Amino acid sequence: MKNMFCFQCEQTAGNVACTARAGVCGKQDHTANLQDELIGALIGLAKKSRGTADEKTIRLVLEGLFTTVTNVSFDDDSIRAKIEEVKQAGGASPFPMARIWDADEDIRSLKALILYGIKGMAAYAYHAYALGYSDDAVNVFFLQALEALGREDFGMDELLPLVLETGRVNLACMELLDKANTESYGTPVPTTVPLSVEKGPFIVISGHDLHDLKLLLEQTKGKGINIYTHGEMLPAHGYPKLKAYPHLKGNFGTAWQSQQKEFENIPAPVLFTTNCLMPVKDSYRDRVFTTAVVAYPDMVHIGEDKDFTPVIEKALELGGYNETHPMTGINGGSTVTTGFGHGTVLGVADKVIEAVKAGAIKHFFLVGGCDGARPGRNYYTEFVKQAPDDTVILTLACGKFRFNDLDIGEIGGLPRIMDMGQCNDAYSAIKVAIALAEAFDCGVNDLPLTLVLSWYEQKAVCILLTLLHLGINNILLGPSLPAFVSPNVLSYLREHYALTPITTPEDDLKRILGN
Ligand code: SF4
Ligand code: SF3
Repeated sequence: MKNMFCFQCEQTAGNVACTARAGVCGKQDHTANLQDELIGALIGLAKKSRGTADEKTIRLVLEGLFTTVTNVSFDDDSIRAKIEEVKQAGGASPFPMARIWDADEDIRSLKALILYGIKGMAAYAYHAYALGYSDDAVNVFFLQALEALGREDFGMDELLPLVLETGRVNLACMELLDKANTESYGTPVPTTVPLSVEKGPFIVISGHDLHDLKLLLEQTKGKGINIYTHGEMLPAHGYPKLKAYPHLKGNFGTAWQSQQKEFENIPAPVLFTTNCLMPVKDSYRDRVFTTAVVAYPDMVHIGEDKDFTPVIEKALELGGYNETHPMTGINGGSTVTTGFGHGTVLGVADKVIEAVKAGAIKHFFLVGGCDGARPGRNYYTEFVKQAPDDTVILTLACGKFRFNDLDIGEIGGLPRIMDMGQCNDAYSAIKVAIALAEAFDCGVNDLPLTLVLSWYEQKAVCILLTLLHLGINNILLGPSLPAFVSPNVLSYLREHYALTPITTPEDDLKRILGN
């Protein structure tokens, strides 16, 4: 008897599926089942909307999909409320998700790729929407994809193109978010970010939503409260209009999977704007606040008015540390850098091209993606440490916390590790790769560039689909391959894209660099 069925993330039980009373992420069976019901209701809504994406429908679709991303919502009440809203808007009967989970494994696999792809993409569209940016073609695709999930007459021939289409549309969606972020806050510039925390009251803000950060910075202005980013919020330090706030001080802690340890008895509140929220421990349960679609039972939720007063009051009440609190990255470094988006990297394109032509740069690695709890993930730290001195490491998303505090030197005035931003800033990496290919008059696959990716949740799925849509070959993926990719779908991906699981840093480096 299954209590729940979920296999959407990398830590899924036994690398097969979470089917017991709770998932490995701490999501309870009843919550998982409500999330399925919400997706089923959205499929019903998409059917009824017949491809017309009005404002209300789109809001429901973005919020609904984003709510079900791993480590976003653990709260039955808010999911139930969402289901009601969707049912009322849709009228149509919800699609029973068990029909997908129990389908032929290849069909299930392709539908999972589409569903998880649009879940990740919904998060990006949501952040863009919060800044007033929206794209009709992207919106309409959400409805088409949802509708396809409910089509039981669809086979491989219909679903496979839709998988790649998800990747194509996600590229447009990441471009939209890039435009939203850079037009709102300026083009990111290289920035050194301290990891220590200064004395006095402070607030830690986690997640991807720059708009929430901006509002928090405004509301804490002149109040003697410092703001520290956490996890995927780190790249915010590179944006000129966010950097301009003197009380945006530094970054607290490392990637999401360490939060239960890092937040233990923290003398400050923590605000979650997106994933990755883990089950909250007693030692800090009075100081976790959520906003947007993030929710956890009994935690204070900041609603749509974005009045952060409860968070501010908590910061003043807790008071912060009495003196500077020294903190380091996982390799002992005391600062990290960020802000190497496409604007900056392409701004020094001439330098980069020269360095490649002169042989000073032999190879580029994009080592990025999500971080996670599995021990095998120190592969990425080791990979970066062992990469030869004439190679450059581009990185993005929270996987960078495995190595972003390492000092591995410079090449021709450029740092060897360049943090391009959040996971959605994969868009920056794509822009840089395309520009380099043009400069060298070759295809992206002919560049001395290898993608070494780590995945955890569904945003990584939409990015992977984008890379496949662009025809990028020889991607190394780890720490394990997704459980929802069936053997047949996997052999298709290996055959057509040479998608390869990681092995050891030594062997992979040897194979890539050909020595
Ligand atoms: Fe399991 Fe991941 Fe689903 Fe959580 S999100 S229930 S860990 S597969
Ligand atoms: Fe990280 Fe959770 Fe995926 Fe944006 S925040 S990448 S794991």
